Amino acid sequence: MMKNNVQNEFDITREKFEKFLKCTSETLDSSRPLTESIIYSLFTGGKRYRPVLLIKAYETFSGKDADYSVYYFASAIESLHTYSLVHDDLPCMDDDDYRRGKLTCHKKFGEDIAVLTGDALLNLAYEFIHKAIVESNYNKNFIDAFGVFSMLTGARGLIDGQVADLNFSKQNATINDVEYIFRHKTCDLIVASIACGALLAGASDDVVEKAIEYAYNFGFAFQIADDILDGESDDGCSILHVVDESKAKELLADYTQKAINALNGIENTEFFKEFALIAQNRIV
Ligand code: GRG
Repeated sequence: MMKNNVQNEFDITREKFEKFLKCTSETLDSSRPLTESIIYSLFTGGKRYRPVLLIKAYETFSGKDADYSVYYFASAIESLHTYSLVHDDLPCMDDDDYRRGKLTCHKKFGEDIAVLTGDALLNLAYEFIHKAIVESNYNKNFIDAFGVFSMLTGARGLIDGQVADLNFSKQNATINDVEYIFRHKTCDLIVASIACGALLAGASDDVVEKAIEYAYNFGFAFQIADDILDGESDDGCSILHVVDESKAKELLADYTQKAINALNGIENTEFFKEFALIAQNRIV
């Protein structure tokens, strides 16, 4: 079957990113034991949605091809995402044996090494941002994006969402409780990806705001789709703990539409609109 344009564009950008990440990761000292678990975690078949969204946001809003400085920033997003998955899988969190069909980092290397692998990936993210800033010749847009990245992935963002998820109890849970968790655990990193891409491109405040509105709505849709695919399970927070599957599909369609509407009137945003529909169509 012929791939549609958006899928094709996505695949081309993902391949370029994959090569870039491989080259930059080769600068890690392969004689050190932690390098093996870092490389294992970074290259076990992640879909690379977030770095591709950052690169495409940059290209959409600047009208230029992304250069190394943008690819370094995208590498920071993926490194941070990978740390969050390694830590999320730990016995003290979700306690998972498999991720992406392969052994989780702590199952393969031990819990102590997995904690340190996550720590190192988090530091690596900041090393990548530093490289991005230098490569951009200290462009102010990169410093602004750095602030947004740090805020959305820390105690006011991703980590707050993870704590809310750990405290989640499905008894008496409301849709607001679930949406709070989704907003931070899932959406904030997607928002960081798209907002940073737009900021690096030097987009106007109005465009950055619309891109953020798109990203939150896309993030909600992405997580709801993920929950529907997983089906009802007792672990963690799921939309299916507060609504039935048919209502969840309605919410998925609503969030997807809101994401698309947020970009109405902004030129050259077809990739993002189509991408939201592809994410929705994994389900319907
Ligand atoms: C430990 C601070 C900390 C945070 C963990 C990432 C996370 C927060 C939890 C993982 C579980 C989960 C369901 C997160 C929601 C976001 C999500 C669906 C992540 C998986 O994203 P994909 O499908 O992953 O893009 P791949 O494997 O493709 O990289």
